[in-house]
Amino acid sequence: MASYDVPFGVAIDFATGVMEDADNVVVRHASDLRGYYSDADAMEALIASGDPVHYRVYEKAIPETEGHLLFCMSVLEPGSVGEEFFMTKGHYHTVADTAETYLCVKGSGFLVMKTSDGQWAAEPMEAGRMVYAPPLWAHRSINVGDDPLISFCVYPAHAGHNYGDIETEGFPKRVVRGPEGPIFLGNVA
Ligand code: S6P
Ligand code: ZN
Repeated sequence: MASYDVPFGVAIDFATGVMEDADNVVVRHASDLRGYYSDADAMEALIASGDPVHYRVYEKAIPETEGHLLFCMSVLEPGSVGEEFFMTKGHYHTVADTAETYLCVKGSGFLVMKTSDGQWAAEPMEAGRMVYAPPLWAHRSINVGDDPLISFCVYPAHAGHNYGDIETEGFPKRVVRGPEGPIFLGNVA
């Protein structure tokens, strides 16, 4: 494994989101998102149809210690589970007061964010738009377009991922296909 205590560069294909020589490629299939969507029957049908890839995250194995930065490419496929657009699991950072930036390089969607005390926000993700998730804000990408939603993320290397609180709390809004575009629905679950 390369040392990441010396300078380096890496090639990224903005058309596909593929990071050359990635050390880790996290691949999440539909079945990894079981329980995240409101339409459980539609999710089971999607899994039965071949359990397609939902998203991939390309990373370098930079030490997860304070001082370093982690960066990644996230490629979220287009589609919906029932009427609800494909999305990432979403997470707080384990070190909750660490921020993250997302630069969208392709596609169309939202970064939906929330705090544990009930605030929420949704920032459009379009090619060339950077979205900032401040400390304490959980974040989830949602693809509302017909192409993959591709974004480049940077965050403190010691941040960690806290998925458990989102599994318990969910997000206050779901993004569904409406007659004239995406609609934000309140989530009572
Ligand atoms: C990491 C950053 C992204 C996500 C990726 C997948 O802090 O926010 O790289 O990991 O978009 O989302 P999730 O919620 O499954 O990790
Ligand atoms: Zn994050």
